[in-house]
Amino acid sequence: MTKRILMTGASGAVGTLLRPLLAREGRVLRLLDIVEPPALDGTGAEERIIASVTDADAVLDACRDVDAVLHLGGQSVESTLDIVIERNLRGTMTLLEAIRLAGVPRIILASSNHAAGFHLRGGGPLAADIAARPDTLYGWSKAAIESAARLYHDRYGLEVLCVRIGALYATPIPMGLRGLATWLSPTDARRLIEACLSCEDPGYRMLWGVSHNTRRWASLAEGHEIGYYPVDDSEVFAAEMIAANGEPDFVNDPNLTRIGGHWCDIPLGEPM
Ligand code: 15L
Repeated sequence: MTKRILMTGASGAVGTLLRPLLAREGRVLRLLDIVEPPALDGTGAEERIIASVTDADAVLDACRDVDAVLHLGGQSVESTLDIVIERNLRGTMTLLEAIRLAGVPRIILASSNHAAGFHLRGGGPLAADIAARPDTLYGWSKAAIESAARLYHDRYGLEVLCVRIGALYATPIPMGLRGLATWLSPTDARRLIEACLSCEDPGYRMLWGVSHNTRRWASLAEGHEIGYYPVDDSEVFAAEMIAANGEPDFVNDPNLTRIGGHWCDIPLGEPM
């Protein structure tokens, strides 16, 4: 049976990265974005809907005959309160309501480490469901949509997997010293999404979206529970990173001890 996955934010950086990685025999990716998704090599069967995630009618149409939603759409960095509310809160609420009306059973929600950015790395791994402690309006909006999805889980039984993504980029090199802890390699991202799609009866789950990085602070135990076993380790880039940036001080440097790093200090509500 064909499995149809609705991907919101399909024209964004993460959507563009994931499209070829998620191509599979017997799978249709339905792409939703306000911008026409670029033509790419290596993609499988795809459908396109050009619409905003805040357009209730279009999103309901987009949810018809869908087996799972991969929600990447919205604002992906700090911005004004209005933009964050419109794109992330209103967009996600519109989508959740369409999912309910169309009877889609599962959503994989792209959350962020910035939902928990003011937590400090401790001696051991930080649980994926650590309390929200946002570092920005953007991080707050991610915490808010995690709990909005929980509302739809508790009320309507929607299966929800919230992935607090570290740093996922097309380039294979982790971004800066902080990236040595937060890197999610593209191929591990594929492993993670596939685990989210295929695991049975997930209920409501929180997961960290990071690779098997030697210097990570994130727990991978929650990922293991659904069959996510990352294999990549940013340590292969460590020598190059340290040569460029100096030795990381993960004990005293606030840009490295706080989960959100320097995002804890950027001006609140100012577009990045
Ligand atoms: C995020 O949530 C952003 O979407 C991404 O652009 C990165 O900046 C990432 O966090 C990060 O923490 O590096």
